[in-house]
Amino acid sequence: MQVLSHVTDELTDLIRSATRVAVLSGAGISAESGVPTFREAQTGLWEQFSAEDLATSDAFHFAPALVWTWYRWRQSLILQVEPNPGHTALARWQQGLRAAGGDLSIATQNVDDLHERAGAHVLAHLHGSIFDHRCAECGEPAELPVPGYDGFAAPPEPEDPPTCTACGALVRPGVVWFGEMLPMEAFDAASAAVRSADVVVVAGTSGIVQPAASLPLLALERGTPLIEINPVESDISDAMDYCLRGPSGTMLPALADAAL
Ligand code: BV8
Ligand code: ZN
Repeated sequence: MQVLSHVTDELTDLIRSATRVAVLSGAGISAESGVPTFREAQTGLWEQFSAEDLATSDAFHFAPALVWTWYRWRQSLILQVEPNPGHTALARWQQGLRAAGGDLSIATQNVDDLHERAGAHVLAHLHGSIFDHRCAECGEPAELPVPGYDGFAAPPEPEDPPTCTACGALVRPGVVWFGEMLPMEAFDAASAAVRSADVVVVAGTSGIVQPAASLPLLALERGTPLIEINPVESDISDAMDYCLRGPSGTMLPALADAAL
């Protein structure tokens, strides 16, 4: 494994020869946009809880208003920030490869919509989307107005989740909570993309959350080169061929420039 501070000629040659690129992104790719990662401590109403505590069906069962407000606050924050150069570089790279008859697929662990707002097509939202809502009991989809919070300050009081128009149960966010199965269609599509790729790029993930963190390892069995982008070592760095140690907002534009 090579630990690099910049895109070397060797990496440039590898990237230039790749026509099928599979990308797995995590919270780190949205960090430079101002979206907190899962490693960061919670604030305000949620300061005594970890993200892993709050993102569970148990937490929603015992404290529906607290969990619901956490998701509405995160929605409001995401709506007020913009994609960063990491997101736009992937969109540009994807467009370039598609124009040349190749492809760049994006499987993300992020529930935000910043990849799409940067103009990229996302193959798989492995952990769902924070802007989807459905009934926690009957699964009836629910359309909701955007949250009315302005600024980034956490709301002083929790608000109750709305109820389902079909069965009256509580409406929940359309994300995958810990202990819940991933959408198999998305996971299978992401697995197939990794298996058919020339190069796999892993950007902004700690490699802690399963089964998403195992996806890049599917490339190992085919000897496909693996590139990590992360300012620090992650739980899957050892499996990588190249570790670009820097922020994705800098490293992804450099990779896209090398490729195009
Ligand atoms: C399931 C949606 C089973 C909600 C999320 C095997 C071993 C151990 C544990 C398990 C296992 N299998 C399953 C588990 C349990 C669990 C798990 O993995 N727990 C972990 C904590 C140990 N997995 C599950 O529960 C999964 N479900 O297994 O179901 C099952 C089977 C049968 C039947 C029923 C059930 C479901 C997991 C999905 C949970 N939902 N999100 C929400 O968002 O609210 S996960 C959530 O956390 C995010 O989506 C994201 O995926 C994850 C955070 O991880 P990262 O994205 O990697 O982000 P993180 O903050 O950790 O790190 C940021 C990284 O970026 C850092 O490395 C940092 O250095 C870097 N960085 C920072 N700045 C930058 C940067 N990089 C680049 N540029 C920068 N500028
Ligand atoms: Zn219902």
